[in-house]
Amino acid sequence: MNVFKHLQHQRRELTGRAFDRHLRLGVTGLSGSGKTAFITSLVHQLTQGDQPSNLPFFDVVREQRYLGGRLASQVLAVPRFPLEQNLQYLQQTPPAWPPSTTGWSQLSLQLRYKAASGLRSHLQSHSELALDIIDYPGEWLLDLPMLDMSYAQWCEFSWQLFAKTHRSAAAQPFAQLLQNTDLQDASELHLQQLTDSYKQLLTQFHQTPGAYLNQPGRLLVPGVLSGAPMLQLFPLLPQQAEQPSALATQLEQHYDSYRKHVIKPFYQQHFSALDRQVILVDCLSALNAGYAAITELQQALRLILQSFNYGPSSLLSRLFKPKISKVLFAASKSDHATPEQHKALTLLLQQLLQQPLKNSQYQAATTEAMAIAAIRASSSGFVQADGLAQPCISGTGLDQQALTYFPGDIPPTVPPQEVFEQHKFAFLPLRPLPWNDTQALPHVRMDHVLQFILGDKLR
Ligand SMILES: Nc1nc2c(ncn2[C@@H]2O[C@H](COP(=O)(O)OP(=O)(O)OP(=O)(O)O)[C@@H](O)[C@H]2O)c(=O)[nH]1
Ligand SMILES: [Mg+2]
Repeated sequence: MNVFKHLQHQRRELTGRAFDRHLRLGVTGLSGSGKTAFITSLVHQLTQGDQPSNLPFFDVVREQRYLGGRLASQVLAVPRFPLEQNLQYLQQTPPAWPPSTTGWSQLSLQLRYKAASGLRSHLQSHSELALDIIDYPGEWLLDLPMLDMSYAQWCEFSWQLFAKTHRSAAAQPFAQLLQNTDLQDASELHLQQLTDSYKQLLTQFHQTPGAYLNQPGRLLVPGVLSGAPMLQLFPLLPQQAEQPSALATQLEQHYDSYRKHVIKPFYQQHFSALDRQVILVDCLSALNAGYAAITELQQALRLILQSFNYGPSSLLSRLFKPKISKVLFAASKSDHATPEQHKALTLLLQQLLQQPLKNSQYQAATTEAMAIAAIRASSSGFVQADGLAQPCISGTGLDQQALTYFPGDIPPTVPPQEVFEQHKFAFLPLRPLPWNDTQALPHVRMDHVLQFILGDKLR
């Protein structure tokens, strides 16, 4: 990296932080929760969508004080969020979603606005706020809990997880393989063969709806680490991990290297200095996948959310130990349901997060929960059925079939297991609506999101 440019960037950021003119937004969510779609929409709304009609609840826009946002120049060695490519996917015929993320990337925005009142509104023609956002594969987030576990504890944790109903059959052949393996053979070939088998199992889990907790994340999405020896990593059976053996020693070394050289730096670089956070949860896919999925989703969120620092940000903490002062809990993809169900979706999200948040310090931050769609893929309306107006949504299925239907009621609390045995939830995935970039991106409540996340900084 160009050292001078890097130092310049750091100095700008520190000055911005000192004057409270620089924010780092963390977008937290499991794989497929909608992070990339969210960032694409947020950035598009801030750089193109300054029409009050598209963002009616975003004060700075409604009060006509927003002067626009632009992408700030970026350090050349930092991967850039592929905004333009993502917008291209949405403009294809037929429209497509941006692909799943395979590496980290960042985007920095410079937002310009007129101050609403106070000294700044008289002295300056405009004020500026810098906003940094990073995107990363959701799989990598799931590595964070490994920081708190030793290798033996991780083996215990993994095999407890693999014993769950939606995982146990798939895990059986790998358990058998380990059972019959020579624990004193720590040769390169043996390690690689076992890792390949574990990778196959992880890939199978990854494709199982509701199997969220797949570790290590870099085995599924290696990024630049492809082929690194520390990625020869898998959990031995708990009793095998406890006994000294050549294989256990080697795996423990790989595990410790992975934590030290991959997870820790990633956490320190991207997650330890956030000011605000959006936690995206795809509750509807979890409902579709059933009871085991909901409980695993809660477990995954509980493990992840313990890793973040929450609290009010004083000047000192802003500079040296930033804490997350505002957290938005967002139920993503709410456009898969009819609008009158959004209230229940928000309640479901709140109840679902209650247990995961129990031991985190999130109460120290200001919070809000809402149902959103970063990129709305349906339109809502009513159809006449039995002389009554029934709410419905219209959109296009992944197979390009036009659909108009009532997707069903959303339970406002997590239903007990019996409900899932009797009832199948089916909130169907949709293609994005046809769109071109001269238009504002359709959304649900992104104006509320922007107001909550940025409103107080744009006054
Ligand atoms: N209808 C609808 N679908 C959405 C929305 N946002 C995301 N999706 C769907 O969810 C899928 C995953 O969204 P992404 O934004 O790629 O999720 P991600 O969290 O970035 O996932 P990873 O990159 O794998 O970590 C998309 O391909 C869409 O099918 C939305 O606002 N509305
Ligand atoms: Mg993504």
